Amino acid sequence: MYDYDDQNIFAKILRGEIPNRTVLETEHSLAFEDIAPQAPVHVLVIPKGAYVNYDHFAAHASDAEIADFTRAVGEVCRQTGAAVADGGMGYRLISNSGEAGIQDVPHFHLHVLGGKVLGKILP
Ligand code: DGP
Repeated sequence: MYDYDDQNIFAKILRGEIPNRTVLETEHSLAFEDIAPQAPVHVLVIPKGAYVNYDHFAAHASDAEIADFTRAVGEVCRQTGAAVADGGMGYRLISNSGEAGIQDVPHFHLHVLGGKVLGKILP
């Protein structure tokens, strides 16, 4: 049901075929700066495993991968200074999935956006 394309750009980043500006690397996750930042903080966090989108990851990743990823996202919020508890202004987490979500890269990723007051996207 989930068809993973191992030629997608994040798979190439994970294999070291394309350079990236790494913010954090853990056993199961990698966080790096978005190539076209939409905010002062714009980091992408991806699992190292071959998951297409959030529902694929949630259904098939191991508990260890999910825990690692969840903690990596929190650590990115702290490291980038976006975390509220550390005096940051806050942040937004976004996962675009599939055609309706206008997902460009078919490897599950969370966008961590922050560093400024972000426009409201939901009513
Ligand atoms: P999405 O629409 O959610 O699939 O967003 C994909 C994001 O990936 C987009 O914000 C731009 C970013 N991106 C695309 N190619 C590269 C790349 O080669 N390097 C990095 N660092 N980011 C990329």
